[in-house]
Amino acid sequence: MVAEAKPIVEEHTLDRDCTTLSRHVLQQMQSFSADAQDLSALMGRIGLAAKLIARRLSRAGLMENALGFTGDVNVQGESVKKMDVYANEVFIAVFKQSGLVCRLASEEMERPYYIPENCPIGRHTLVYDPLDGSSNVDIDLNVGSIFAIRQQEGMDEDGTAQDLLQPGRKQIAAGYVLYGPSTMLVYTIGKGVHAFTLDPSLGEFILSAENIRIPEHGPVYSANEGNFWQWEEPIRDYIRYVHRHEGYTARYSGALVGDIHRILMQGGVFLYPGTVKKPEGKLRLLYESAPLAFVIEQAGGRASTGTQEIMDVIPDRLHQRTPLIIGSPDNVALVESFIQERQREAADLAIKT
Ligand code: P6P
Repeated sequence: MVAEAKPIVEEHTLDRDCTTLSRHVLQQMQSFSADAQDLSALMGRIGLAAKLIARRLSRAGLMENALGFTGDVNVQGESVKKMDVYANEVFIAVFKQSGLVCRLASEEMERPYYIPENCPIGRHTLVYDPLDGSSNVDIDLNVGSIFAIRQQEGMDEDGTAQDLLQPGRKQIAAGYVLYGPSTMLVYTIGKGVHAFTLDPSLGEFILSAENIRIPEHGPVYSANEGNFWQWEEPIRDYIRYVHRHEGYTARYSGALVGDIHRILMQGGVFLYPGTVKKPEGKLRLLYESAPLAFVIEQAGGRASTGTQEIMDVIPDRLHQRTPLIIGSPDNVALVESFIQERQREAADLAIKT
């Protein structure tokens, strides 16, 4: 009797190599409906944008005119890098003629970019930070893209996208791309958090980690301690605590996506609190904090302003900023405990006076 032929390729390997981003979304939706197909195609387009950006980043040092500043200042008041402009243009180009999204709202653009030919069909809006942490670009350190997909509600006749001013709980999908030693895309549609690694030989994002769970507690605290004297007292109390107690270590890259990915994988907390000069903090709610909060919550973590869940914050303007405390549940709760302690002391003092 001939022994059963051993498969040339282990089935799970071949199957995994076929688990592309688009296919995974359909698996997650457990449906081939028009909505599922749309979302699958949308994620596929985000994957294409990521591949185009990764390709330019990998060769920027060899290209004329790829690095450095444009000389302009964006709506955030930040000096614009040439790679910021390129990344933003990639997202626009990728979604034109896609029939998928009607509007693009970006950190780099004061007002949303409309794609009228898509609007009758594509009732989605992509909110995104095309290249976050671009201060790292010229020194070849990790940078990222952050995105969320929202449903367009209403007709938005005046082009001010007021219907976008909704809490993060309204997000349909969210995630980020980490341009590091490998290019990773991490996303959620509310059914867990899944990571894909770009296989350059295939030109495809292939599933590399499914149903990622953030540790309940982690050793890492990630903050720019250069702002220590600008922080409110409760945050300083927290930093003094982790300085004086065993089991904590500081990690901070200056690029949000890489810092958040470390927290997702190893546990801990990232914090960008408000300061005396900027009580609302630096990070933007719609296309940085809320998408990342969706991912971290789906992985079993938390994201807070210090007093409110990020996912419940209703923005009053497109480029609104919030303080951000995000990561493992235990670590976020510890930061909040110092805020609550100071609030109790203030309340007691108010009663006594
Ligand atoms: P700071 C990059 O400019 C960014 O928006 C985030 O990627 C990063 O977490 C933060 O700002 C860094 O800010 O004030 O520490 O340089």
